[in-house]
Amino acid sequence: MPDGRPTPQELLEIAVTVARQAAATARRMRAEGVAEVATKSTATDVVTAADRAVERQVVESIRRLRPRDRVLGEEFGPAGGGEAPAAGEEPTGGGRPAAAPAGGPGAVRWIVDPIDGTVNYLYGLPHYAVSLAAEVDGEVVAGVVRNAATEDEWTATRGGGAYRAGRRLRGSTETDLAQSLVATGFGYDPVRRAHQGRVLARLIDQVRDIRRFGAAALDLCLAAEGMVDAYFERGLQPWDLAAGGLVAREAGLRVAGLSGAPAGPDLVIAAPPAIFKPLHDRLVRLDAAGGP
Ligand code: LIP
Repeated sequence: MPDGRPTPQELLEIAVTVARQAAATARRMRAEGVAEVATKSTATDVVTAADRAVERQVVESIRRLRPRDRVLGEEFGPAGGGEAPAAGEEPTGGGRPAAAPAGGPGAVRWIVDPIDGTVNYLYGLPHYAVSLAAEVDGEVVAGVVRNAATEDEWTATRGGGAYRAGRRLRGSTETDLAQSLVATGFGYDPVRRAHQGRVLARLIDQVRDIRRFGAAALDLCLAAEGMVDAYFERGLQPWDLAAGGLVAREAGLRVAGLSGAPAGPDLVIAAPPAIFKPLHDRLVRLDAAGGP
């Protein structure tokens, strides 16, 4: 760009290169056997040696290509969810994602989930992904989600559309919630899960069916493809949402929270415009953003 800022396309090219290498590492490490399984927020929330190795690889690759950028990663820092600083800066404390990248106008921050779908990874289910997005001035402008097991890849740039294998994605054309296949997911906290189960029990007879695949970034991409009609989940973190959220939005889906709030930890709904409102209103009635 004339002002020296990278274009979304330039950032996407970097994201795709880095994500492909990272996905190859995840796939290779899975073939060698899952190692060093530790728990995080609860006894069922796991992190493996591969999550950490893949995240380190992504940070190192980005540092080589763009040393001044920051990287927010799911596993970075002692408690996870921290930010790797730009070259020459102090790290932020892990455990709490920084709200926005520091630095002047045009600052780029990368948001990485090294392995989204870690439980699938643990069990060898071929449904886990590297998710990498680039944010400029706090706005996601480029993103890639790559299923490391199948090598399927979804990309998007802000204003430039969403693609898989060269095909532009447009989401589902379904207009009736009762005929909609709806994907969702559950948090790791058992009390939250119980609430999410109650919500689901009162939604399942209002829709065609429910799917729970276990990787939020891929759920968003499947919604972008129209392989499910819609998706919602409470508790997503920036690394779950950044790249897949852009893919879904650029495929024409509405991606938002409840009652005009932006998509975020309270709730993410991704749905074609015709389904968004009925699903949203149903989720409001079911208190989907409530509970713990
Ligand atoms: C997981 C997801 C899953 C969601 C979980 C969790 P992880 O990410 O993508 O679909 O329901 O709450 O966030 O732990 O595999 O990176």
